[in-house]
Amino acid sequence: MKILFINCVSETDFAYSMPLAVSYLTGYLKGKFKEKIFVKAISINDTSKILKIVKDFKPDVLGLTTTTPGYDMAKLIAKEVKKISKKIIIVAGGSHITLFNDSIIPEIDYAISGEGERVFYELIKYIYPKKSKDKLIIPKKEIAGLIYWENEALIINPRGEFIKNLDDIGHPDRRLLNPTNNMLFTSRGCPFNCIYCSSPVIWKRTFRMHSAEYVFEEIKTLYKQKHSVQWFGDDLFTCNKNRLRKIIELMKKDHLLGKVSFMALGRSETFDEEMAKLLKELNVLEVAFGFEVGDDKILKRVKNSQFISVEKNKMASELCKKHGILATGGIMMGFPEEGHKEVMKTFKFFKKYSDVMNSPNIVMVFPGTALQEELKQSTGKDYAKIHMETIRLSFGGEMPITEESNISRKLTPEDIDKYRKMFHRAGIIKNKIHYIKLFGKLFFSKGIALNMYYLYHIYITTKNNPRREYISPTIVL
Ligand code: B12
Ligand code: SF4
Repeated sequence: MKILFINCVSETDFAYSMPLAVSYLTGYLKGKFKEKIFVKAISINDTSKILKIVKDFKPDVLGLTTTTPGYDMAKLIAKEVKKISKKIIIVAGGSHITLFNDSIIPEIDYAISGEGERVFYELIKYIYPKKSKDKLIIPKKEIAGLIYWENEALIINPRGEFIKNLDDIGHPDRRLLNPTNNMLFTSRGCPFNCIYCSSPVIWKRTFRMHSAEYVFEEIKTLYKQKHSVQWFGDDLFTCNKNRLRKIIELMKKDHLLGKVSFMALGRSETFDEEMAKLLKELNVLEVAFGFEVGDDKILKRVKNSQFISVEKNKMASELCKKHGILATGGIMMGFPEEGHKEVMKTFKFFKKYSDVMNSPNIVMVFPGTALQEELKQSTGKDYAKIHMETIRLSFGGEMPITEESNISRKLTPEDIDKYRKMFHRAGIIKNKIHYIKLFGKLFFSKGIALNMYYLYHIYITTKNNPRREYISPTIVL
């Protein structure tokens, strides 16, 4: 049996690194079948190269992983592959499918909404032992989270329960990832409910953590691959102090503490002096907070909490400074009630309290979010649909903003462009200083030799392959 994963990318994506999703899906299949499964994963933006690999590899199952910008590519690949062979079973998953369940085209046989490991395994279980002449019988109705076609109608099965014990997923099979991938996940989901965020839609506000032992194993695996700098990709890393203490303990015992440096994401409500101390001890160099805006009323509303405040954001930044951790923040701009005065407050906040100042992310409306519903009520328009078209440059700064896509009642698209430029200009020197500080921290850390090797390696690899295109070796499960 052969599975080929394709990370469907668009020419506007800033990086094509292979998503960890494929390594989790593969890791979960490991050891569950008697016969060998051959797996390959590719992440490139050249259709003819992709089709050549499909023809050479001859997969039984084609797994497409896709974000919204890459979905046009996913559709194109599915159509072309079906022209090569109707027998190849095409399965799609990823954030786009989870958010836009009904966007599946007939060439995609199955799609999976939400957490993929168990559903993908269920599907493979029915496909796997068949010889080409056997008829495929899949109890589709019974597989929660499965999306499929029946008599030309798209059937969307409700999503099932999440996997309870996250450690049961097993470790991601990193053989399929770019060797420069230094990301690890220690949890899934986020308990908060920011009105603009798709995490509550994807993970339904559940929050599950891997054990300290699991996290330690991940850190060790990455360290063995010479990743002396690692990035916790969790939506919210700054939360459980007991687990952090345990991870630190395990690293101490293994003489690994201080040799690895980390970056993480945080929220100021879950941040205090003790958390700052623990992160420092773990050797977290930088925490990226969702500071978002500098106006208290808007902040409380969009972060959907009475407990967050600009003051708390300020305190989190100051605590980081006190303990020698860099504090950066994501900036958002263009909420309905945001006017010139509020944007200037954000500007002042970021100038003073964030180590980085990039162009703000223009607020984008994701399906299923409270913001989508609110705007439907107030304007009668479905901005998630409108924004799906402009989402292509969704990591913010340069997303084209037009009269049609603008949700601010007080700022025009011209104002937004003007402010984008203002933030960008003010950030040029600030961001350079930030890199010098970060580099300095790596230079003076315990793992200096490996850090220097690491930085050089990343520099060379990204110089030669800036978008990190990747064709993995064929691995055997
Ligand atoms: C890490 C990350 C990155 C990293 C690494 C990217 C990567 N490809 O892994 C970098 C920085 C490079 C990046 C780049 C981009 N990213 Co990004 N990224 C993330 C982040 C924070 C985590 C992704 C992750 O690994 N999650 C953990 C895994 C376990 O979950 P998962 O990916 O959803 O996978 C599960 C299911 O979806 C499913 N599944 C996924 N694929 C498949 C395939 C099959 C066949 C099956 C059966 C199941 C399945 O099973 C998986 C396991 O349960 C998410 C936000 C988030 N918290 O999810 C944003 C996110 C995925 N990124 C996003 C975007 C927009 C991008 C970019 C397009 C930005 C840009 N303009 O360039 C690029 C696209 C790059 C690309 N095409 O590969 C959006 C996607 C929104 C959307 N509507 O699709 C997200 C959701 C953030 C957000 N809320 O805006 N990203
Ligand atoms: S923005 Fe961050 S804190 Fe808010 S719900 Fe999303 S992941 Fe959680």
